[in-house]
Amino acid sequence: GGTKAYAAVDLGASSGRVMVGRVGPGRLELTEAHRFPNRPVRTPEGLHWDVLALYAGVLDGLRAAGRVDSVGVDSWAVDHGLLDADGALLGNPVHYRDARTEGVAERVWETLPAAELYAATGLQHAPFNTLYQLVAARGTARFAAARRVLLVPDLLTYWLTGEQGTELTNASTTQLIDPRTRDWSREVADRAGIDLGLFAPLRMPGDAAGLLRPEVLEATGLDGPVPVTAVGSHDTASAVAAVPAGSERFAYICTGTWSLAGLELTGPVLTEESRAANFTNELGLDGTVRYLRNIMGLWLLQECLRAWGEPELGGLLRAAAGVSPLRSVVDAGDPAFLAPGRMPERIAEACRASGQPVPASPAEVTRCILDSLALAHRRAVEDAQRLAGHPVDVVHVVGGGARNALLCQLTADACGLPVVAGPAEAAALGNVLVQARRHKLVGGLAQTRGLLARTQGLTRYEPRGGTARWRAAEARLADR
Ligand code: LFR
Repeated sequence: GGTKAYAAVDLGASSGRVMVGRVGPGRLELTEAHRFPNRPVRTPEGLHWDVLALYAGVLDGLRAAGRVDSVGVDSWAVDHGLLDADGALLGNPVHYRDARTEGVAERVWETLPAAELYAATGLQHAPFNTLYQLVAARGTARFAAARRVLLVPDLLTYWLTGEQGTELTNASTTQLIDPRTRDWSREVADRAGIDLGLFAPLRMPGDAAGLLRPEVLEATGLDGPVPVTAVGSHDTASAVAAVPAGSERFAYICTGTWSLAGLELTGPVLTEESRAANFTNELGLDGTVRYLRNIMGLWLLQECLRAWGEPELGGLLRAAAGVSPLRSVVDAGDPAFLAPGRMPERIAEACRASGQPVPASPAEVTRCILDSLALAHRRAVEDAQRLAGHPVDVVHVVGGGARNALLCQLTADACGLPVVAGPAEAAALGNVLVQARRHKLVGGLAQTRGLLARTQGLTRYEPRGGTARWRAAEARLADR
């Protein structure tokens, strides 16, 4: 009948999944075919992604998914594999949390000042932007042998189909794209000494990306032909596309390992003020710009859970809900929290250094993290509205954190705005919806947002008042 099935491969920093989306008139259902861990591996050369294990997980997932009408791949941004002249992968992709980019940006700014870089690309400053990673790799034997750079979703798509491309939404995180032209910035590349010929041609979300190779069909038990579709391959682009907003006056927070908090705009904001506030202008579907700030996100909690030997999360969150609010907060946007390890200690140190009570028990540390995230959400939502001149009256929380009731309520309280939470699997849904466009089953963003609002279970959190306390906590951090 009128229903089709799509496999969405969605790779996050701690796990990957293959979801099956069924789309038909008035219908959008998502089921999980397979979920697998994503465990970064540290070798003497640094921190890497185990991309072969991820590819094996993708193949297992496609087998579990069964017959589908197309496949799409999204993942975290900026990271990439290097291929040699034969198209073979040169070692494992380096993890964006690896320390090799320390001090690299500062070196690049000597010839390409940070202000000019922002005016040309609109990208936030993060030490791991692809531009800095490529400069860091320069001079290594591996980079000398490299003839191609493929971003992680493009690399997996290449292995699935044999075809190479650079999908636009993810390309926009390289710091080599001009958000006004939505094309490569030749000037930035030249001045940074980066050969744009290393990148495969740009692909737009919705473009065909080839067919599953015969070996892939065999490995997955699927009957061909199975087309692969370029989706918004940056997971955050797919997640924003699946925000179930009913008007343009909304902010979103994509929660997971990171919190990506901001607005959907029709053009970039490239002002000096915006640069100082470290907002990024990444590209979204249908000519949109994702104007947002990166906040450390649930990474802070994930790293604590790891340090505590993975206690049960539900119990911990219940205990955290009982801890007195806003006792101590840390700056959840601080890049000092980027690297892995010793997270409970680092949070305690930050509280001590700012003269606040030091959280001791896991429940207290958890409450400190959630209060700090909500506070950072508030700041980002306020700053974005002011810098873009785009007011909102609702905050949509999508991604894994939409399941965290305490985080959603605190975010509503801190922002002084209603929070609409869900869908938790926004990235996979955005991935599916772009594939469904190819079969003309759905239309543009406004129409798919209506479909999402009608079909996905959403939870609404009203602000409980008391924004003055959040403002006071904000001042406490600013005075540091
Ligand atoms: C979220 C995300 C963010 C990006 C970070 C690093 O998964 O894609 O948008 O800044 O990971 O790639």
